[in-house]
Amino acid sequence: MKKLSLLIAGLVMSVSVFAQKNYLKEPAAAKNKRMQWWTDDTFGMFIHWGLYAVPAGEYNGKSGGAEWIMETHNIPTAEYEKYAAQFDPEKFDAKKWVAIAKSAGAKYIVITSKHHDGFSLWDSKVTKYDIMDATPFKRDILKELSEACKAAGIKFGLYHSIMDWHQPNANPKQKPDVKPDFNKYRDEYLKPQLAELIKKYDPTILWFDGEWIGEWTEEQGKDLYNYLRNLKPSLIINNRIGKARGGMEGMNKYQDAAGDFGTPEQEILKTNSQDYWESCMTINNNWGFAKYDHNWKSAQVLIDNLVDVAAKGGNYLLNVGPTAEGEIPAPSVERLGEMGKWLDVNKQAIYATKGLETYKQGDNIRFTKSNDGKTTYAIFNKADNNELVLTAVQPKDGSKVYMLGVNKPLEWTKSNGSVVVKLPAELPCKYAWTLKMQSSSDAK
Ligand code: FHN
Repeated sequence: MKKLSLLIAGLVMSVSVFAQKNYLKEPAAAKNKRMQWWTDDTFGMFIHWGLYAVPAGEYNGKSGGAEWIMETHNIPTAEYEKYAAQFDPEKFDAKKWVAIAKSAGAKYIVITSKHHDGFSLWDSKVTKYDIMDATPFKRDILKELSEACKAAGIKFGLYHSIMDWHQPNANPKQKPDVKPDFNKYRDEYLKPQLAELIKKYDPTILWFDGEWIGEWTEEQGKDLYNYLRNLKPSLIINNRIGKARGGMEGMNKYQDAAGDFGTPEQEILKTNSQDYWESCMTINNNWGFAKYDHNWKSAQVLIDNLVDVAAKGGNYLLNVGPTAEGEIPAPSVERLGEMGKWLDVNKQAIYATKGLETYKQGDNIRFTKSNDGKTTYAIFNKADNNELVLTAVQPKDGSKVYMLGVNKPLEWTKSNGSVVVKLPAELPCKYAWTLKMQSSSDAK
């Protein structure tokens, strides 16, 4: 009898050890709890860095491509691999990069672990086409960056491309006479690399891309989502793990899709959304470093974008493309610093807030609300005659109205359905300003 009970116990144990939880059926309350830090943080720094920084958008005298340069200029794999021998970013300083993100007010970082070119920016046991074996640099960039993030209290996330131009089983162009076995790539390369990334660097976010290839399906995305959540249940994963996004608008075309948030790219949703979503954008026109691209967005545009995204209930993932020497371009650093100075004054209107149904008034006023619903913020980037007229959202009768960064309450009057707030003679910051109030719709 004793032997039989031991056998049954062992069987139950083995089943339970290997029983995979189905995270696709995660209750909304559990998802909201898991996503809370992400939605409160609102603002992240994207980093596109890899071998493509060596050519920096130029090949054989022709410009174009940046991180797509291998495809844009049809560079043969053996030719492109030569960039690895030149990739020796002596000025790379993870602590400095994290300090730049922190000075911008970014709360999380997402860096390309592997972009479409298939090069691994970490010490991978799955391939020799990585930073440790293929370059003279021989330092584990993701290890250094994940540790610097942890030390600075910045969450660490990883971008990972499903499309892989370097892997023969993922790229039919690699060996025309060999029929690629995509399942083999998925099961013996893609999944093992993701497992080692989770084990070695403990990312909080996995940001997939390159899902548009014909070999990838929503079903594979769902399987991968469950596989990864079972490896790390608290992981937050974007919707590009599956096939649901509708192009650059980025939101799911159907229900029950794999992934936790929508991914508008180079654009902001036209209106507010109760779904989880994050707009990713470049600071100039390219994700990877391009030596000729000096088309930097102004700090005003970047702050207006951040405010618009927050008012519509989203996150903003703003990209930098470091050089082959390991430096974030100075114009990016300068603009990120301006965003950080602005957030120092106005952060309580951006972090840990939620969008309102009435999220805007005209083109120059956006509204956000504190998570507890007790405080409303009106963020504006233009005012005439040193006063702001509020019609869409107004302070409760008799309540005080403050400007963030100014101690004394502001004078305001109400007539004919409009509230007129007298602005202080000296404004606390540049670019945009925030009124803090208890609006009539606020929770008691
Ligand atoms: O092809 C990529 C591109 O290189 C870049 O990584 C962006 C950023 O999300 N995503 C894809 C284009 O949609």
